[in-house]
Amino acid sequence: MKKLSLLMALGLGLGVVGCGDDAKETATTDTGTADTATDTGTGSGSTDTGTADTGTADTGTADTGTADTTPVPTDAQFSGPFSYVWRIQLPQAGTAAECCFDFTGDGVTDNGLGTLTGALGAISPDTDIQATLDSAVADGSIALLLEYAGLDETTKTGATQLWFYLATNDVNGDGSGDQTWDPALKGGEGIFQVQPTSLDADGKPLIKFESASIDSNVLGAGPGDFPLTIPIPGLLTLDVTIKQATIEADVRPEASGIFTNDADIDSDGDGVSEVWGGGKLGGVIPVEQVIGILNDLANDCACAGIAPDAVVIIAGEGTDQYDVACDPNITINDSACTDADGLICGNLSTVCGFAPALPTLGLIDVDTNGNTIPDAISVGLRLSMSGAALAATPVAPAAP
Ligand SMILES: [Ca+2]
Ligand SMILES: [Ca+2]
Ligand SMILES: [Ca+2]
Ligand SMILES: [Ca+2]
Repeated sequence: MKKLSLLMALGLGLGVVGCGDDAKETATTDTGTADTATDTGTGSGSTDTGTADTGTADTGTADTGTADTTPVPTDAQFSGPFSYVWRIQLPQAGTAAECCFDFTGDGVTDNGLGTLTGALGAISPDTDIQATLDSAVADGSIALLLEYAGLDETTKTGATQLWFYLATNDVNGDGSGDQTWDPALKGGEGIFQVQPTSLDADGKPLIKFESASIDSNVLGAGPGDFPLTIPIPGLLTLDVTIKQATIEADVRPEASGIFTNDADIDSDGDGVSEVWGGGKLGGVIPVEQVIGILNDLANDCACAGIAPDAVVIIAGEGTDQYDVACDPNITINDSACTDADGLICGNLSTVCGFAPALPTLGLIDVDTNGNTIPDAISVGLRLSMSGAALAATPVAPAAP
């Protein structure tokens, strides 16, 4: 079960990706030639495989200035509105059509991480990652809060920044949640404090989409490449760049915050629909970043005879797949490692035994550098959200 913790960490990380489009809007004058063409074709470019654009042509004056990708931010951090993520779904392979985005351009949605959950289930039938996610949300160990900074105050629509916080419902710090959270109510009565671990030294959110919008009940953000920094106490600081990260959600602004309109979908074809979160969050994680994290963890495994500067896992694009293997010249004996040595050390032999099989699982499924060899892991999550509020003291005390 220890390995699940890493998956949880990854899942958590993916739940809180941030978008780093740092471009500021500077263009004020639109001086170019008007665009009068309508694209009605079926796509002729090498990467255009999507549905043809049949919308009305843009006949306005062309904008030749720097793209306006950054909404006007507000300095009034912690003023909301907010959403609380009351359910995170990680769809497995076979239900991918209901999740996710198509990162490979074949018209089929991709969720490599979901493939892994299926594979883990086959190896270890009592491994139910969705149940693990559900219980982590239920007991508050995964509490995600979103703040929309810049929406029109009256309509709660328009351009916004989308800030993510790790939060707690234990506002009085006695170790248990202070509001009984009943997802069935979806009433937005949850009151939270922001965890200081999700803020930078200036108190600003570490994780954010700087360009997002709510329009006609659609929340959209991305796609963008952006850094993700999540400190996971006692384990590591998860520091990766998520590629092509996108949020799409069917939302409903209410007085108490932003709610998702969840969907009834019969994903398994048994004639009975299931409730799916109205929000979709997806992106791809380059494998080399995951390998880097694992090697950093392995470098702390003195208990297994690993030198601090050793490159235990050697990985890279081969001729037909992304190859992963532990260096055969490094002797690993993890029998002396204990839980206190961390997640990876006590399982290092297992990790190395498993590593060469990694490319065969379907987990590594997206080619991000155009050489046809998959080099990244696609991820798709569905999110259910309800309105929420911050406590009078918005930031929780730092952990001792
Ligand atoms: Ca695809
Ligand atoms: Ca409490
Ligand atoms: Ca069903
Ligand atoms: Ca590639």
